[in-house]
Amino acid sequence: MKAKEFIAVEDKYGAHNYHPLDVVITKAKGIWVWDVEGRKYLDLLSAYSAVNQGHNHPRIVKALIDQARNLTLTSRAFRNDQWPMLARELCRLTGYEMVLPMNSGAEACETAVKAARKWGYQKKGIPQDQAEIIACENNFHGRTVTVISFSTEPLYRKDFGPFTPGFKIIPFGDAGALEKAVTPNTAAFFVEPYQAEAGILIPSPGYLKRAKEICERNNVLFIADEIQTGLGRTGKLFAFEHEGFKPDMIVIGKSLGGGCYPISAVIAPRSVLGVFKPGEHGSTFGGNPLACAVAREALRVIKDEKLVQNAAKMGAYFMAKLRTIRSRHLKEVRGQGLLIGLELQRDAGGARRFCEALKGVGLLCKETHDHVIRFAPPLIITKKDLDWAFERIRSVFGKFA
Ligand code: IF1
Repeated sequence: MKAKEFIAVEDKYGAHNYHPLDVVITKAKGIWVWDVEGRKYLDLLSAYSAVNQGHNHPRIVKALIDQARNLTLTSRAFRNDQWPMLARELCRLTGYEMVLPMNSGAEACETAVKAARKWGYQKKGIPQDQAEIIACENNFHGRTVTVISFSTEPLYRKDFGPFTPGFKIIPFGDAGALEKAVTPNTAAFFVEPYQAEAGILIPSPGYLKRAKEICERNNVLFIADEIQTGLGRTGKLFAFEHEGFKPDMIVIGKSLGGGCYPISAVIAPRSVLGVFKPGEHGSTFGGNPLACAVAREALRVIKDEKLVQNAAKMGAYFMAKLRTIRSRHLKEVRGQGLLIGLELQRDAGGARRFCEALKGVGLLCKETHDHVIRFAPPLIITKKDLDWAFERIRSVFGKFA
């Protein structure tokens, strides 16, 4: 079938909760993907950072197949021999003490909310049902009803109420606002260290650390959503490391599954995750041996291939190049590591048409909101490939001169 036919079938039978670019991908390898008509593209999105290790990484695919032949699912009614190993490896990697495995990012964020509330009642002594969690404007933590209950994006919320109460919203990047919002009933401050969906927003230096200090002073948990920024994307293993502090709980997902299998996790000290007792929370697929085997290999690949260091190096290189583009449409190039946003001027005709044009020259990327183009290639990318991409990006800006 031709691309057009796949698109027609999808539009007829699939729910229309997306507006994808019209490229029908059938195959991928590393940083490259191919469409059903044989055209080749460089993937500058990496499934929103879920394929940091590159598509179909041979080692991760092998781990997937080997494990699939052996054991895929037990449920947590029984134990398996992969989950304990992943839990220990994650604790050794991060320096925390306990891990709770889930499947999607949104589920892990829900889990963090539940953990923070339980901690609030049991450890902090917040009166029953009074726990508050503070989140930031323009956050993105997923799509479940509780998670969108603290979203500020009308598109994500409209007609999905009634919402879960217990959330307070403050501006992102404003430590003073956090200080003011905290009450004796505040259990947690839940934040993306860098807001990706909001347009790749990097807060001013010192903000996150100050926020953490405010949390400490008030016995409030600092929860970092590292689902998109974590596991090397920003040039550190976690984005919070750029500020040299340690959150009380971190949430990871996406490339923990190496682009091969969904898995997410909440990671925290025993004093926090220890609040869960048997039966109080769970998931049929959470911690399944297939996911855990894939995640173990996905983490080893990040380490063995020095992807964190490569993201830092390549990110700095690429961003410097992008900053040489002279175009009246380009307002700002910003980012950290290989999480990069190009903000366009309001009269540039929108980021979508740039993404369409980039697709035309063999580059796949996606606009975030209306005016920002996001570049987030797999972390295995090399200078040569970035040079190749850069020439095409420059040509598109030239075309829209
Ligand atoms: C979609 C956005 C990115 C996330 C952070 C939690 C989740 C995500 C920081 C939830 C997920 C994805 C979801 C995907 C598009 C994508 C996205 F544009 F929507 F906001 F990456 F920027 N925390 N982000 O970025 O994880 O439940 O999806 O596994 O289409 O919704 P999930």
